[in-house]
Amino acid sequence: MSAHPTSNTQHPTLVSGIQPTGRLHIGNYLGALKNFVDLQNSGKYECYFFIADLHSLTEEFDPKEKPKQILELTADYIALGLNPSASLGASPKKSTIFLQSLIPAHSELAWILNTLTPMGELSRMTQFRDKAGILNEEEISKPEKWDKERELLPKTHQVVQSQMKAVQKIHTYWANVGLFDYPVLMAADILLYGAQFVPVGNDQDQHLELTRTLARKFNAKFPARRSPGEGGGKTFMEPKPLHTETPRVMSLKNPGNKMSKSDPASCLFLDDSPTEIQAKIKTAVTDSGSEIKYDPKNKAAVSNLLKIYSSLADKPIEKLEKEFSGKTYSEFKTELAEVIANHFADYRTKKKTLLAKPHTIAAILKSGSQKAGTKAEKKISEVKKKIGITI
Ligand code: AQP
Repeated sequence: MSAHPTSNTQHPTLVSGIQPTGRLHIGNYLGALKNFVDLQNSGKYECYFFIADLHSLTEEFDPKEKPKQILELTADYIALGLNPSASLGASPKKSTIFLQSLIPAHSELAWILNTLTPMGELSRMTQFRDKAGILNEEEISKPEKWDKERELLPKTHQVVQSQMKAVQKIHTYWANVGLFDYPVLMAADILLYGAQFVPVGNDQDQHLELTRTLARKFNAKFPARRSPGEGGGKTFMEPKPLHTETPRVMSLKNPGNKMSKSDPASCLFLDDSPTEIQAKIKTAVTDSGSEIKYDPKNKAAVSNLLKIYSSLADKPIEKLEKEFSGKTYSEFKTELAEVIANHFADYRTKKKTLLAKPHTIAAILKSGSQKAGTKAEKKISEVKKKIGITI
């Protein structure tokens, strides 16, 4: 990728964020956060990691809980190895950690990008459809996809199918606009910082593709600056995703679905106690047969567990297959639970210590937001000039 015409950093920039919506799970960690830390520590990037509080408003929330969730996620970032410039100024390997809502440019750019985004593009986004409970035509015709609704509407297949379409319309009607517009705000989060790379799980690829489309659209539509002599050039870079070896950790109960906090029983939270981890792993589904073998197509559940083991223990899957050859699922699960509990032991202690000083965490966020805000301000001013709304 060519260098950004107005970029003055030597290192490529990367940006990513997580919503403060509760506890982090191992999918968030292996799909995104572990990568945040590794990329920071590589020293090859200028890193911006934010707390996506505006995004988190798209789901049901309690305003009294929100400040706690923001501080907790910031503590998570630091306890897992992100190194905020505010407290450790001299370190070369550090990240800017900031709070999205402290930087108005995110919302301003999202609004401007909204005017370039067709509603049709947003309505086909998988995350929106999943969260709003909207099925596509093909899914509506598969009765197993809407068992719940079928229970409510015990009619013949065809009648129910037409009623399902009505139910879908109701879901669309009530879905909040923020959920619909989520990908545009995400595009603004990324484009503001001239990010070349975005470390995320692969559930975000569709949103990132939209970001690239919007960058291209804006660059093509507004090629030159408004005042003569200010030069032209591209405003936005087209970012690429950076995935880990585990871009999609699957649910413990249903390995066909991604692990997600909406289904807590199928989710391993990073601050689960060793006893909770043992219990969840013990009841995780396994596949038919007894072999501990990586075969995502035919043995999705065990393959998911092997991936988790391999990523946390930093051991190749083939080595694990050999180690567990001839052993039972139960033996494998006991060891896996131990690996998980040990991996996050240090994190659990650090997080507790950090949360005992909420003012320090808030100061880190404010200081990071000031730094990020300066960069974002520059970009939004450039955007406003390009579209002609400066006087
Ligand atoms: N299962 C997963 N596997 C790999 N990566 C994942 N991510 C989320 N789930 C998985 C990645 O985590 C980062 C933070 O995502 P987020 O803030 O959007 O968190 P989320 O999507 O709210 O987490 P959930 O559990 O997926 O929420 P619900 O239940 O609401 O759907 C992103 O980089 C994401 O890719």
